[in-house]
Amino acid sequence: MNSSKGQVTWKRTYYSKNIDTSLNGKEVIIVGWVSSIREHSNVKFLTLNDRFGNIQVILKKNEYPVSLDSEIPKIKEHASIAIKGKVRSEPKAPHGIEIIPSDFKILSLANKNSPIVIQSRKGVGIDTRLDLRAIDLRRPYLQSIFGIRYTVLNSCREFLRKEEFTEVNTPKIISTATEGGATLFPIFYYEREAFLTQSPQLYKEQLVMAFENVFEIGPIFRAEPSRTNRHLSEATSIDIEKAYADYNDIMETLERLIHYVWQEVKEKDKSHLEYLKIDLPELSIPFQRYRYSDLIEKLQSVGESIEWGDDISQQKLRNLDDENMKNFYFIVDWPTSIKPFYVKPKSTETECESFDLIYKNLELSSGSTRIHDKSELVERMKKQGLKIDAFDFHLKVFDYGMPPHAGFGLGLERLMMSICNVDNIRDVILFPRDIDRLSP
Ligand code: AMO
Repeated sequence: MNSSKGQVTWKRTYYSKNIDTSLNGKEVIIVGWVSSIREHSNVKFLTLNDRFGNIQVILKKNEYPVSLDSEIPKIKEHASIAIKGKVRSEPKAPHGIEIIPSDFKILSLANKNSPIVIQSRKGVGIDTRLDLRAIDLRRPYLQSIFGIRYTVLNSCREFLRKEEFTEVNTPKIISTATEGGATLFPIFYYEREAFLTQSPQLYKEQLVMAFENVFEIGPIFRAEPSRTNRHLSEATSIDIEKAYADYNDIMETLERLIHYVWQEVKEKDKSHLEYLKIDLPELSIPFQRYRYSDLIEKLQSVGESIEWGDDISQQKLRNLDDENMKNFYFIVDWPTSIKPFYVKPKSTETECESFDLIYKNLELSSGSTRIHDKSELVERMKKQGLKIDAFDFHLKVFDYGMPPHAGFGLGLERLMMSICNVDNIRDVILFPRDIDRLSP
């Protein structure tokens, strides 16, 4: 059969991961994209990638049919091709084997020279990469990151199902803010104004009435006005809500969840971690807990200008010299005044039953015990200057035995940043959205 451009009529017989020295001498068909071509004294070394890895193909005159001569120069990095050939053991080849083609089909040519070099670890500037994101994603660096993201998502679901949480999906088009009005995205909803959801907060709280323990993994939208390496306009949140629980129970669930995910990645993604040069340390739980008030004193003692009631910035945390802060830790009992209306105050009123989970100095999650008493909730909403009428749909369910409950929201991309040791959040999401970017 002559090589030709066109349809896939050959069926792939093996993925790269399934070809090893036991197949020495066997004819196989492999399909994928060309991730590099090198030439060495009339021999072309071609690396063909598929979704599981890569394999070396040797194009040496006299080893392949003369009929392929005119086709070979057309093959460039990024082209999609199908190769029929023999497996040959070669200790010097990347996986100890290579393919000697007898025929191939070019399925799709690369018509342009791409600015993105697949085998490059660092790549070109982030904007060039994001403009051609699907091509960028062919790089082993990102294949490893998204391989790990898959494990993280899967193991979160596995853990929460084992704990008998019910997975739910709540509306993403909503009528009111939950996390403060400043970061809301307004949209037209027929004749009315509506918003993209900032968090499933109110819905997950309502659902504990019927299902007790729920979780949702879904998008959250925040109109973040700043350009930072840790904020997106559309992020993924792992939200849980648990009935008959308080913030201590929830912190315990969260640290066990993180521990489980960490172990799963360590076990299942060894090759990805190796490529990314990440040596995940052993995690020990429980994580250290710092009271907000104690941290403020600590920061003041090292000369930071910060007052009780201020938020604690990433920059300020970075300036503290504390071994336990090089890992996961909680900051608990925040001032009521800087937490949302649904967070339950402690008996002191000025502090609330709340926590943030931090990794080094990056906030990964926040959670709290919620107010489940309707009149207390209305009181808090009034203090925060919220329009009670706008929350009528929510408040009315509190008349029918709302259980005490607690929950958290964990940012998936922030968790990925901590596992993969990545500085820019845009590298752990397929198609990032930020103040400057709405496509691809
Ligand atoms: P919060 O607003 O702290 O809490 O959000 C929870 C977690 O979501 C992630 N996150 C973000 N990640 C990337 N870009 C953003 N713009 C962004 N905004 C938030 C962070 C953050 O810690 N309803 C509460 C949670 C709860 O109490 O259950 C909430 O939304 O990792």
